[in-house]
Amino acid sequence: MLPVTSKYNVVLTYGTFDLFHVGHVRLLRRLAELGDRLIVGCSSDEFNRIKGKTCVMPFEHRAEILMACRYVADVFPEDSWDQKVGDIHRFNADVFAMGDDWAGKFDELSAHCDVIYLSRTENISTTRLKTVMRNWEDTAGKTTV
Ligand code: C2G
Repeated sequence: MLPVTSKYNVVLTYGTFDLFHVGHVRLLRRLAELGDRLIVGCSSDEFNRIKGKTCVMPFEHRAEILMACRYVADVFPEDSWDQKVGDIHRFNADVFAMGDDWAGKFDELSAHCDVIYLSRTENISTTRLKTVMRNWEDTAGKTTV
């Protein structure tokens, strides 16, 4: 009986990846385990304005950090909601995968490749880190002489 491989060839995902944290790392590791190459669409600063997100880190920094991640084979800019079908064909992706806070939102892509949503890592988020840093600054500001 030949071993059944569930390995995909090219895994495609997207995100802002601001203040890169362990939730991002764990997701990227699990996405990379799905296939041979993980390619990441990193949201541009302009696209994040459309998404209503204010980033701490500029796109260039977020993309460089993603490229330094051992699980990521390539990074490209995500500039709009509408580029995913083109990207799937551009990169010959056979699976599109995201964390499950997006569950159901991209099911229409199943006409072009498999679609998978993986569970998010609880108790960590960029928003939470921003709050922790703000509180830290407030406290640190009060204690310095
Ligand atoms: N994520 C996770 N666990 C967390 C935080 C994030 O698994 N604790 C996952 C998200 O589910 C997402 C990826 O990490 O799949 C990137 O998260 P964000 O940077 O918040 O991405 P977002 O701004 O939601 O952009 O077109 C899709 C959008 O660009 C997604």
